[in-house]
Amino acid sequence: SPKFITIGEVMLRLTPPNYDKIRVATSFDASYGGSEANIALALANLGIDSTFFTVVPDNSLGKSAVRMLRSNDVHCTPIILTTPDETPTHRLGTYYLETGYGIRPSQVIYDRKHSAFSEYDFSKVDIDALLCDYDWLHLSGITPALSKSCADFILKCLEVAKEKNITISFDGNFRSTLWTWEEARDFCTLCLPYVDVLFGIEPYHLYKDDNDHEKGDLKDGVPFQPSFKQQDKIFRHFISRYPNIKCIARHVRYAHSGSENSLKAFMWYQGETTESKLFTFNILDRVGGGDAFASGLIYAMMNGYDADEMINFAVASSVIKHTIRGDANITDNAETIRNLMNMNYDIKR
Ligand code: KDG
Repeated sequence: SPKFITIGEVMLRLTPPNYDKIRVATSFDASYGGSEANIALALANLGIDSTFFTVVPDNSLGKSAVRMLRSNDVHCTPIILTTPDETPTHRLGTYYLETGYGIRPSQVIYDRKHSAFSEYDFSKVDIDALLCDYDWLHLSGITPALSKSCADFILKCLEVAKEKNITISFDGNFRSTLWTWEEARDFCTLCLPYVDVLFGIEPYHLYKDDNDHEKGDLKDGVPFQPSFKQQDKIFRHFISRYPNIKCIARHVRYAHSGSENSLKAFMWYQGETTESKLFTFNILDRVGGGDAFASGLIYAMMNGYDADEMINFAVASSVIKHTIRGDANITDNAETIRNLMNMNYDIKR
């Protein structure tokens, strides 16, 4: 089976239990998160040979993060544990998550500035050696937002991966508290010519080099909940600009009252747009839903599913994640996701 690697920051996640608000919390549950780490975990959990590369401080917090990854079958050999000489503040990035309830949205507070990962000098990494053994590389738009060194590193990884003919997936993953929309768009525009499988790029990215005439009726951006026709048009526009892209997928959320939520997705693959079923469900913890969508699609593609199964498996993977506490989609197996995708909710006994 293909060998997968992803690169990014792993963070300690602190969550008040029982949907408590942070301002009244008296305790926090500890777990770990980070978009790319979530994907590495989900794929390892489905039996894929999955490796994660990151930088953590060589202290108990860093080691605990690595231990959690290892205990979930993620290969961690390339991970760098740094000394205070290399990363003076010697911090593991942290984030606080106040889990929303019903119509009260979740809230994230980052405490990740000057983390060991963001301070590390990535020019020391031998990228050729790092990527030499893999068939698939996944990157996201979070890492380049962390520092200049991280951004340069991500671009270099894209170049090297392309030379090595590694399949590249990329999730735009815009984080407004890390950089501006324009910075994200400009950086992602540099990445797009390398990408085979694309997630989470909002359509505005497309239009950096277009004039208003080319944008046509999409010049004010794209609706948050596009119709099939609108989405198809966006995909085709994208592909005409970046013919290297083999697959683009977009997750669309329909929020209802209370905790009820619906998800579906659109995907462009093999010259056609496909729309998934619409899934309606209650949310326990929505963080990592986009990562579960991406890992589901990567898994489906690696296993040669047809377009219809690919997109439905990806959405079902995200739906399951919304019912699991924690960032990562640790399900029983691919069969669980396939059952949900086929809307077969029976208990097997
Ligand atoms: O997609 C989930 C991520 O948002 C979460 O794991 C934290 O990586 C994270 C980030 O930077 O927001």
